[in-house]
Amino acid sequence: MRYKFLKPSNRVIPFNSHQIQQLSIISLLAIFVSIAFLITSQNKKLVYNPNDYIILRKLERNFESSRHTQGLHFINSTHLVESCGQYQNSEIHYINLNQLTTISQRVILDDLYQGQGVDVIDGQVYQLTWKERMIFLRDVETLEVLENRKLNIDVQESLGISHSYKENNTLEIYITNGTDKVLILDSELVLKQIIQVRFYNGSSVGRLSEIEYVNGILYASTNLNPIILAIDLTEGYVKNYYDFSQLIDFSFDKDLSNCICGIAYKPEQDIFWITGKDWPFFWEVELN
Ligand SMILES: [Ca+2]
Repeated sequence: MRYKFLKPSNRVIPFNSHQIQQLSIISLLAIFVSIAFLITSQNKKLVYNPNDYIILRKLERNFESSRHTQGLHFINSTHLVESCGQYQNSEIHYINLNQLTTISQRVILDDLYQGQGVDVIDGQVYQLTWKERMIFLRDVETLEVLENRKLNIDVQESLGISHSYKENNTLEIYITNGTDKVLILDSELVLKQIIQVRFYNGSSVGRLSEIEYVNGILYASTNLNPIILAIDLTEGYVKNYYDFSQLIDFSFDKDLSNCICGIAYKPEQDIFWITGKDWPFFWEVELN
């Protein structure tokens, strides 16, 4: 069978004045939407200011006992709790702010566990473990285990932990699991929601690690770069990030020290203490 190809018609179909008016309105709308999009995206880009922080103090710490910092949190105005993790070498302890080269209440973890993030929720210390999905609930005075609780299989691994209370006093527990997501659990550690976090331009934030929730913002480190992200969990977007690359030079192993694995907020002064793996110092910083 042979196909017959028709010649395109040269006939011009004229628009009437009503159609021209409609086309003009559509064109104007398209231009308006494009300009609005450009302005919005420019504004979002302008939000990021990676150097918008102040380093207040560099504080020498006990380095030998705290080489593998995985989580950090202020218990009160005078003490930090720190979780350190490495298989066969995990522990949790307190650090007195007036005596940073000394640790106290040291508790060693069983070799099976790698310690991860730490938080204080309703008067108990919650310490995560990595792929074991075990959470140790500890006495806030002695750090001895009061209860073991296993995370659901859908969590897979757990790195950072923090929490907040919503309007009706409902507890929300935040956990990072080595992805670009934040898991929201209820008080019974049941997974309620998963928030995918991204930059405004859609690019990935990488593996989220240590976290600290402060006044509606989740501050999170990532495993690849020495930065802290300020995340709006309602939108899932990064509102700002803080680049601490300059601090890597002060760590002993620059290849292994790219993660800020300790982020703790001190409400009395509205400042943060940060540190990382193989970092012999705490850094007192103000994030703007
Ligand atoms: Ca923390």
